[in-house]
Amino acid sequence: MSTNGKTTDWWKGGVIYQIYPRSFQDTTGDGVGDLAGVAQRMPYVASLGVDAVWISPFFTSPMKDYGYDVSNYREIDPLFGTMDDFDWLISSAHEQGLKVIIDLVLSHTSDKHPWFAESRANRDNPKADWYVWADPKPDGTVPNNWLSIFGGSAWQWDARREQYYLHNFLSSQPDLNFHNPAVQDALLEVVQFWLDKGVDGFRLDTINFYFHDKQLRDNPPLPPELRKSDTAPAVNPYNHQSHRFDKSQPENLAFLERMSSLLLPAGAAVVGEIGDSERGLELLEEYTGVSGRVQMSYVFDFLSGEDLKAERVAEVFRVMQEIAPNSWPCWAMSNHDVVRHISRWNLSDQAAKAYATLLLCLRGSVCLYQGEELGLPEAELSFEDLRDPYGIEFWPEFKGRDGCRTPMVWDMGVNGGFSTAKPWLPVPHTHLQRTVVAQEADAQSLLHHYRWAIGLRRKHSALRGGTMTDIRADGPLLSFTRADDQQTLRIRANLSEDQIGDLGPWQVQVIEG
Ligand code: ISL
Repeated sequence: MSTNGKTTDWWKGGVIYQIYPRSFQDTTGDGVGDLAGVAQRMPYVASLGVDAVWISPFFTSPMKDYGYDVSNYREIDPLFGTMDDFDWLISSAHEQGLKVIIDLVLSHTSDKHPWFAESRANRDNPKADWYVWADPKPDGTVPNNWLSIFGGSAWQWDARREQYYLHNFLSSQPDLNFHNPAVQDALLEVVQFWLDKGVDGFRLDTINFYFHDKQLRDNPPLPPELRKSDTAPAVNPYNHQSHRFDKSQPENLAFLERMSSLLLPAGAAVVGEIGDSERGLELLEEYTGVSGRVQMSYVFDFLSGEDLKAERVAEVFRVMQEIAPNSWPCWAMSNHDVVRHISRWNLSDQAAKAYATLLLCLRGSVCLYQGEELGLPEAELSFEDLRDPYGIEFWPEFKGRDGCRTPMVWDMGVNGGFSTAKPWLPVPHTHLQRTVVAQEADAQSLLHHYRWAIGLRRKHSALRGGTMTDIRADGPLLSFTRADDQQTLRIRANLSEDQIGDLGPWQVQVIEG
C-alpha cells in the first residue's frame, strides 16, 4: 500500500532498531553521543537488515530524565547537535532504505517548558489549565493517593499557585492536561511539525498516561497476590495500587483518533508504549485492534524479569488471542528502561541466538535495542556512576536504568570507539570483548546470527504478516505455525540446554511446508 508515493505498511511485521543517541556514537568529543554520530553509523544499522530506526528523544531538555523531559518540542538539544544534523540523519537513513521513527513524549513536559512557566505563574493566565492543578485537602495534604512511578506522591506543591500539580514521573515532569482541547491542539501541531520534517513515524511515550480521571478519584489498593512487577520493580509501591484513575482512561481513544487523522494521510506509523500491568493486553486491543488509532503498541510481557520459558510465551499468545485478537503488538526483549535480557535471563550466547530467532518469528513487529545484537550484558555500575534518578531513588534494591544505557562498543579504539572523551556512563571492560569489529570477523558471532534471523523474517512473508496458530508448549519445547496465502512455516524451539528429542540444546527449527 502507498500514500503519496510512500509505502505505508512497512511497519506491519517490520523490525525497528532502537537507538539511544546519548550512547551510540560521539562525534564532538564531549563523552555524549549525538545525531551526527547516528547519521554516520546508519550504514551499520542498514547492514543488519532492519526496516526502521527509533531514536530516543533528542529535543531540548534539562535532561533530568535524559531527554524524556522536553522543554522545546521543535528544537534539537545542543548536546545532540543541530537541525541540520537531524536533516542529515533523515537523509542518510532514507538513502540506506531505512524509515525514521522519533520518540514523542507528549504526556508530560519538563518543568522548564515555557508552557509550564506560564501555567504555574498564577491561576488565571491563558495556560492556567494546561497542566493538572488541584487544591490541597483541607489539612493541606495531597489531593489523592496517586503515586509517581519514580517514587513518592504524584503531586508536587507549588507555592505560587498554592496548589499541587500532577507528575506521574519526576516532579520536574509535570503532566499536561489533555482534557483541555487547546493542549491537544498544541501537541498535534508538534506532530505535524515533525511529519513536515519528513519523519516516517513516532514512538509515543507512555501512550496510556495522557488522560487522568477528572474527578481525581483515589486508586483502589491492589492485593499483594495481584501485584505484578513487569512494568515497575517489585520494591516500588506503585505496584500496590490498581491504576484505575491515574491512567488508561477511555478519553484517550478519541485523542488517538484525532492524531491518527494527521498520521494516515502522511503514511506515518506509530508504535505506542502501553505501561499497564493489569490491563496491558486489553489496552493493546483497544488501541491497535481498531483502525484509525495507532498501528502497533509496545507491551511489557517479554520485558519483565520473569524467565521467558516456552510455557510463558504460549500463555501470552493464548491470552492475546482471547482478549486482543485484532491487535498488532510490537515485541521487545530489551530497551533503555530494563535490564538487558542477556543478564535478566542469564543467557549464554547459544541461548541468546535461540531467543533472537524466536523473537523474529513472532507475530507482530519487533523492536531491537542497540547492543542487543552484540549480546552486551547489563553493565555493573557503582552508585557513584549512576545518572538515572529512578535508580538513585531505589538503590540498591533496584539499580535503575543506567546499566542498559552504557555506550555502544564499535572497535578496540578508546572507549570502544564510542568517544575520545570520558563517556557519560563508563564502558565496561567485558563489553570490549564484544565489539562490532570483533563480531564482524567471527562467522559464529551473535551479530551474524541477528543478521541471519532478521533476513529470515524478511524472506518469509508469513513471518512478517502471517497468522500464528497451533501454539504449544511441552516442557522447554515451544512450537507454533506461521502462515499466509504464500507459505506455511512450523517453528520448533528448544528453550533449554538439554537435547530434547531431535532438537539439540537451544536449537530452533523453521520448517517450510
Ligand atoms: O507504566 C509503567 C509502570 O506501570 C512504566 O513502566 C512506564 O510505562 C515506563 O516507565 C514509561 O517509560 C517511558 O517514559 C518515562 C521515561 O523515563 C522512560 O525512559 C520511557 O521509556 C517517562 O517519560
